[in-house]
Amino acid sequence: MSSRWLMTTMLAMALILVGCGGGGGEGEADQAATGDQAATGEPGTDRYTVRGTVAKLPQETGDTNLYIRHAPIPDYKNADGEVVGMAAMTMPFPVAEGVSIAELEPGDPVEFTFTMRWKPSGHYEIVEITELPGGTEIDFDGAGHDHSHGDDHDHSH
Ligand SMILES: [Cu+2]
Repeated sequence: MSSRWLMTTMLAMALILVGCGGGGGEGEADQAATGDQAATGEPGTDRYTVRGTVAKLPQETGDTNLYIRHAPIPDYKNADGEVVGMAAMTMPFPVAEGVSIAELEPGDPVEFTFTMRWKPSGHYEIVEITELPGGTEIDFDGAGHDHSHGDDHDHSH
């Protein structure tokens, strides 16, 4: 199981690196490259690229966050740098300065990258977001294949 996690993590990292492609993320690429020796060093800024759908725009909620229903994030790390994963959910995401969300509408499928920094205090924000072609299906129950997980799925519909 742990080797499976490792593979998932490495795969996700590869995807992130591809996803960041040439964008030259400030040193984070380096960190990801050394990070595949697993959770050794202190956690810095983690970077995740995830798909989801736009749930609510800031103008609907009156706060500055973009609400996104995101797919599971199997490589999500906690404050100790342990891979704990994050289930699919709808949650608010702060949006970094310079990232335009002007063209997004609720229901739009998107792929986005957010950074997660735990120290000195937890902060995360979207640093990149791209609208996917209309009709793109987002895999909300399991990033790919692992249906054997036995989590309580919520059968909300
Ligand atoms: Cu979440």
